[in-house]
Amino acid sequence: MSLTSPEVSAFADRVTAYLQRLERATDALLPPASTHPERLHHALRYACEGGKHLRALMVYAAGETLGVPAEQLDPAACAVELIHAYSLVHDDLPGMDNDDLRRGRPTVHKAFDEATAILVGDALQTFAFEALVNASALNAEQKVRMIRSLAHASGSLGMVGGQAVDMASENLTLTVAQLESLHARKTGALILVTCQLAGIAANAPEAVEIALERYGKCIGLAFQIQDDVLDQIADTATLGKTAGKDLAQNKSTFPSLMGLEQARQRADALFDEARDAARSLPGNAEPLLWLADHIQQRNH
Ligand code: GRG
Repeated sequence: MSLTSPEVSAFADRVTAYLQRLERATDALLPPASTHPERLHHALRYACEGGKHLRALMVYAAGETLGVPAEQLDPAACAVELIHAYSLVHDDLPGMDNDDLRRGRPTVHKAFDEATAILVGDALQTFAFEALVNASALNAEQKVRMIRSLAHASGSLGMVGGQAVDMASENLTLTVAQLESLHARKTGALILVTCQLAGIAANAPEAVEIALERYGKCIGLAFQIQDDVLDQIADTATLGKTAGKDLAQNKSTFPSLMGLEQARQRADALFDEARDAARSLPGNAEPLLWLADHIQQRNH
């Protein structure tokens, strides 16, 4: 079955195949664990294991809606997951969140050591851009546009800047607008760029780019609100990471500022807006609608 035949079956039936594509692309890019220096390469692969791969699925879902063949989406799917994995490894370090548990197992600095975890993050970041440079199914202009978008989303005006603001905001009570702005960068930028990368692969016109961005922004913020809610209500075993961290670190969260029920309602409204944006796209919106439902129903 072709991965790009939405009329044949629902996106849910193609998720396993997409995740296999992602695994193959990542496996081909990263050196085997036996490559010198072995400890680094072993840790590099360890950092990429587990995870829900929602960002990769967003690339595939948005690309499928726009009719892009899967081989043109693999490099972007791989690249966003590598940036995401690096951000989690660095976020867990003692100098940042100081966490022992990630994806249900010891964090990279616990399973290996702190210096290795720093280097793993550094190397994952450079491999992400290598994935885009190597993309043989994309033309040179598409590659440059993808590299620019991913660099912008992950750098100091995106994810890294959001992390800096987040750390500086500990023990402060933010306004909801300040919290939204922080998360638009820290978590939202990388989620948004998944849609932008799919748009670049599709050579999408501006109107389509705008609708894709609306979908990506709504999903990004809804995802973070949900993350705050889950941190408060779920247990460590379900989350696969330490529950209740936000309260322990005295961080402003959506439930702490608006109350649990209102935070949930805000997330639900954003998921609805994302679905509206998906329906406004040309093509079959089913993959993006499925993904919005899938993320909305997550428990970890
Ligand atoms: C250290 C540069 C740097 C950035 C860190 C994203 C981030 C910035 C830190 C992660 C902290 C955190 C738990 C944020 C909440 C949202 C989030 C990114 C959750 C983890 O994403 P999932 O649930 O993870 O998609 P999996 O494990 O499924 O890949």
